[in-house]
Amino acid sequence: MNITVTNKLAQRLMEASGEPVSGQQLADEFGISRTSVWKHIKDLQEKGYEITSVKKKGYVLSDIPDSLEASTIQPLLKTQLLGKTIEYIASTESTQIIAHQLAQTGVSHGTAVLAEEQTAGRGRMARKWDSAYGKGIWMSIILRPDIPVQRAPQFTLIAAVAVVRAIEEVTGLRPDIKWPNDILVNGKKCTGILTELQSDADGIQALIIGIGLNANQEADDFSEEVRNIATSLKMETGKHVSRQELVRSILFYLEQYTEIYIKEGFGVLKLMWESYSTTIGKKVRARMARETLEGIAEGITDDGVLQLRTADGKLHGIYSADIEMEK
Ligand code: BTX
Repeated sequence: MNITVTNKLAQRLMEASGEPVSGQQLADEFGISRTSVWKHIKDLQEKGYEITSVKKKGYVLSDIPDSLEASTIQPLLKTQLLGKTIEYIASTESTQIIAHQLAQTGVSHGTAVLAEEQTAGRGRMARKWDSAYGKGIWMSIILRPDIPVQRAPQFTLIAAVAVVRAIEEVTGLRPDIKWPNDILVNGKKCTGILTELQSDADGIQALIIGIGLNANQEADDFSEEVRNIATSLKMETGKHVSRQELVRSILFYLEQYTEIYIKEGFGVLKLMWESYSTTIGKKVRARMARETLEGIAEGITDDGVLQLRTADGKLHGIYSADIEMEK
């Protein structure tokens, strides 16, 4: 079965917004036989698409499955490059591992790896990331920007802004960003971002942006360790949220912001990041491997480094830390 035709057919039916499209019309548009159209429709139905055949009128799509498979995501995409190739795995240790392997085989900019479940999802500094089956978005995106290695951390911030915009668009919630990469709703973490890179003497070969977004968990779906600090969009809105819409929107904004970044630099995006940040202007405690510093978070540099002013008036550049904020 030609997956691209199946996906395009799903997209065509989605665009018809509940109006019937005749088998003959689909056959003509796709340059295939009516029997072939019927086979693609059957394939979609087996995947959970609700498609009914209305006598003398054609096929009507009324629902799509809650899955992150390429066939359900790609028809929704409004991007040029991001998500044009999707590697879907129902269960994997970590989408980061798969993305690293794929990046080495030379896959193109914008390839996304999506899973329903991660058995060893990871956060920064080898911490664990809770990734329950079918409840969240566990996604790694491979980008190949032509930028110097030292600018890579800016992409964590750009990705954070893209995720916040997507959450706003799809749910109406107003998330905050806690430096560097936690996205919080009502003070609880609903998304984490992990940026890793492959580089050599020529610079960045691939940026692997891992996004873990809690979409439809209930409190019980989280491990005990994180239950008190984590939340999901469903817990915050009281409604099931569409993971497909979120993926569509994240990829859309990430592509837009990457373009802005390449054309105009980091300035505008830094302003956007700061407008969502709960850290800036606050008294914070930054726990690092060797020391803990307390002070006012004054801002971030163009490289995404947090500027912390301690009581003695000294300004410290914080590259990596866990931040606690005074309530
Ligand atoms: P982080 O180091 O900032 O956050 C990890 C910490 O967050 C954990 O130590 C735990 O306290 C808490 N935590 C763990 N799971 C969850 C959760 N589901 N919701 C809220 N809090 C949690 C953040 O690292 C980066 C996470 C990236 C995850 C993505 S998922 C797709 C990709 N694949 C993969 O293995 N990692 C990335």
